[in-house]
Amino acid sequence: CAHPSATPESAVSQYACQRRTTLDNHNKIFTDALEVLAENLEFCGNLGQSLAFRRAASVLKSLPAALRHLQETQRLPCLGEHSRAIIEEIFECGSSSRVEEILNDERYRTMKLFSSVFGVGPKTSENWFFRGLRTFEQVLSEPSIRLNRMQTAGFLFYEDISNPVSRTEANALKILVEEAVICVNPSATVSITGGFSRGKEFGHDVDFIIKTPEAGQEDVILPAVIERFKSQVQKRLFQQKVLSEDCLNILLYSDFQESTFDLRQLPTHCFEAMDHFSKCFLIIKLKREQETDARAGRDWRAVRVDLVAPPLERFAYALLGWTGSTLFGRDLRRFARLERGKLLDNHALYDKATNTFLPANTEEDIFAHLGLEYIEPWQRNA
Ligand code: DCP
Ligand code: MG
Repeated sequence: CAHPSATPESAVSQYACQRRTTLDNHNKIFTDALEVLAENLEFCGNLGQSLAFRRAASVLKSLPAALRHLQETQRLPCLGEHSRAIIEEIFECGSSSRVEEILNDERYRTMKLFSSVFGVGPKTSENWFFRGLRTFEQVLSEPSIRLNRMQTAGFLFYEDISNPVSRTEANALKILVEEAVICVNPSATVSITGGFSRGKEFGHDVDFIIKTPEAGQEDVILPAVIERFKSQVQKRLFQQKVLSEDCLNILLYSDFQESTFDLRQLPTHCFEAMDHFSKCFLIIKLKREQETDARAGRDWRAVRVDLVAPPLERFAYALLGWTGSTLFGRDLRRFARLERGKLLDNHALYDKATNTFLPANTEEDIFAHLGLEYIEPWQRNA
């Protein structure tokens, strides 16, 4: 008798972790539409229905070619009647009237605008919307609104950080981060994770994961790196023209979150929750590659950077989680729980049958524990 997760040779799995999804999306016209519907439902707090549209979009992203007929969706998982109706209308009219309606909807547009600010989530956006606010000017001149430190930085550097970060900029940042990390701990290493490790050319931020071979170092390295960024005049980088003179103090914002990680903690059910590792959210000054921005009168821009430092024995789990994509990670956990009776999160994999934590040195080890074929990071763009 076939295992419940087994699918015929050519069938598409309902789990993103059993599909290979590159950035080569042949169905963008459909997936863009489905993702607008998903985002709008997220803004309305309807997370279940939103996830259904995200899953439908993700299945289409994994296909080797564009859909030619609506009938082709019959053999695909996760495509319910709502998603199919949207696809049908796009086949017939070139666009979806429901999507057009959402894109013109005042609530959607306002929520999208407000939640594009660093530190402003859907709750705050909704609150501001229901208070009648529609523009940044209105928010910033509303006396009863007190922005927190993160939101203040979000507005201050809005223009810079709402512009996508390029791969070239990500690589320049890696030099900066590596310089600071190695200075405070020569045995530590830095890797790019998140979207850039999946092959994306642009991202909304740059995510780095730090590996420290000595036990306990993961708890002290990030505060030390932040201190170095704050205090050091980075002469070497200045001389190498990675930094310009007015750019010596490169830290524009930092928020360090101390580790609350406990080795004995079982993996959590809640996907939305942030992991417990030591991490920091930064805004860093980066020297511009090309011409100076004459209007701004400066030759740097602000970029968002996240750093995470897990303990060595859980590094592979942290890397797998932070590499994403979010939907890929979500489906890995769902697959582990429903198909393998194991609990997975960014910290660990726990086998409920034997009540043991499964050790892993690499991402390959984790896929093997789950009885999954290895999927490369660039194939995880689910
Ligand atoms: N992640 C996670 N837990 C969450 C949210 C996200 O483990 N609660 C993971 C999945 C993401 C990764 O962290 O892929 C990095 O988060 P980003 O928001 O930076 O996402 P990306 O790097 O994938 O996208 P972008 O290119 O927009 O930065
Ligand atoms: Mg990212």
